[in-house]
Amino acid sequence: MNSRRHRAPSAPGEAPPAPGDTIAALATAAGPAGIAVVRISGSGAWAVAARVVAPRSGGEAFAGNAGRCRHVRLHDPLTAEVLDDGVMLVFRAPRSYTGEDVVELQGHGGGVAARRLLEAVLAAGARLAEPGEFTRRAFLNGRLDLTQAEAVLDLIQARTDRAAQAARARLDGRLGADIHRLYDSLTAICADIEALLDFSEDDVPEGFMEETARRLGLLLEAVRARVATWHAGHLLREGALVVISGRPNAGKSSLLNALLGCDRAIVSEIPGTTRDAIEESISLDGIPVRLVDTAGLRKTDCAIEAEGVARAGTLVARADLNLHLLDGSRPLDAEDHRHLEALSPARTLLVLGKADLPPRIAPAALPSWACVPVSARTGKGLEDLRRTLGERLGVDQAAPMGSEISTRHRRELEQAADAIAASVDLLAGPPDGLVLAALRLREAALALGRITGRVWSEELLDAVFSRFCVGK
Ligand SMILES: Nc1nc2c(ncn2[C@@H]2O[C@H](COP(=O)(O)OP(=O)(O)OP(=O)(O)O)[C@@H](O)[C@H]2O)c(=O)[nH]1
Ligand SMILES: [Mg+2]
Repeated sequence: MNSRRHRAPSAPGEAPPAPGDTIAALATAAGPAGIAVVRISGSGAWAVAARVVAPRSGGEAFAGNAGRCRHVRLHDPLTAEVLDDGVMLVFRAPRSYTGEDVVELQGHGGGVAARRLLEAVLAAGARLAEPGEFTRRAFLNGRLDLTQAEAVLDLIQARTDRAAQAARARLDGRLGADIHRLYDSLTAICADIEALLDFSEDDVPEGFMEETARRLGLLLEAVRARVATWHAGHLLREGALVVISGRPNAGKSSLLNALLGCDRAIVSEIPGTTRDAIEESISLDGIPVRLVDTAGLRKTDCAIEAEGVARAGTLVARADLNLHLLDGSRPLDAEDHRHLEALSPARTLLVLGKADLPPRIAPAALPSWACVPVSARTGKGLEDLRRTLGERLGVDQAAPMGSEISTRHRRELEQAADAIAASVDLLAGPPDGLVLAALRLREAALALGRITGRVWSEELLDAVFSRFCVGK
């Protein structure tokens, strides 16, 4: 964008809005599209928009427009060039996404048209928004708590229906409400303890320490139960990495294709066909799964194939689950046993491939493994494999959605749990432990408060909102 356009205009009779206060950005993705939306927020939003829009059929573009939409002509405030026809939506603070005055201008989509409209809005006095700044303002204005702000990002980034449903439920504030309840219980206990701190040890009522320890024990259980939801949230947000490994010609690429339902990887009877890892995404019971086909494991003189085999090893080590494929139509040999011994049973699912052919591996030959027989050729066993994969990844279909915590939440919850556990120990010790216990409980309350944003700092908000895109 050229710098001339970034100057605030000096329209006669109208003071430009306070610099930095009013922000704008493209709220829709750049590129060919039916419409593009430029969102403007801040106390000067209406003034900025007024410089860019003109009513299409006389009259005041802004008169009585809050909560309504209006067909307008969009023009460059510096040159008066007509840029587009569009629609204007006007929101009055606090009844808007950010809680501020907001105007949304809808013009035609497409890279150039959308950029020109945004440039016009910036030339009219708005500043380009930082990543996540609209949502950050919504948080600061009390429109949503931090768990809801994070759910907005989760919803935008959701890769499966289930991930979107869970994010949607968090957006309704279920997780935030849970954490608020924990926070309120904790601060109630803190208040009871602190009320006693000014008195002498002899004034501590009979049974107070025991009763407080009991209440803290229950709270600790509840905090730890929340920590246990991390895995489900992690699977929904980040997805799982599933790596298919095995010897050359075991049928790995055929299995990838069968699970994808399309002809993605080259399949041939020549061992050593696949070199580079091939990654695709699938949804498994609503969990986004990155499925990777790898080079067949063998010693080789070919430097390129050897690199492929080394990469396969690295991927297997990083995988949430390794699908190790054996060619079920051939008897096991020493090399197979060597590979099996190197596998981690906790992170491996053994698959007996080519199940359409007469089986040559007896279950007794693999006593410590539960194997899933599959034919990539006929599709036999694929449903079983999908189900077992889901079970092994820890997908709990029955778990209620909407309160799965993120890694950031887990860190805070673990810190809270440690502090609460320490305060329980202190209460069991000498009476002067009460003061220290109160301090630890304050720490726990701060940690819980940081989850919802009841307690926040600029650094915390920077960390949360820097993950957002510009325009959200
Ligand atoms: N009968 C039968 N043949 C299969 C099946 N899956 C794969 N094959 C055959 O096995 C051969 C090897 O298949 P690939 O999928 O290329 O095996 P791969 O493990 O990817 O092999 P590399 O890439 O060389 O490591 C091909 O001739 C396939 O047609 C199956 O389920 N049944
Ligand atoms: Mg292959």
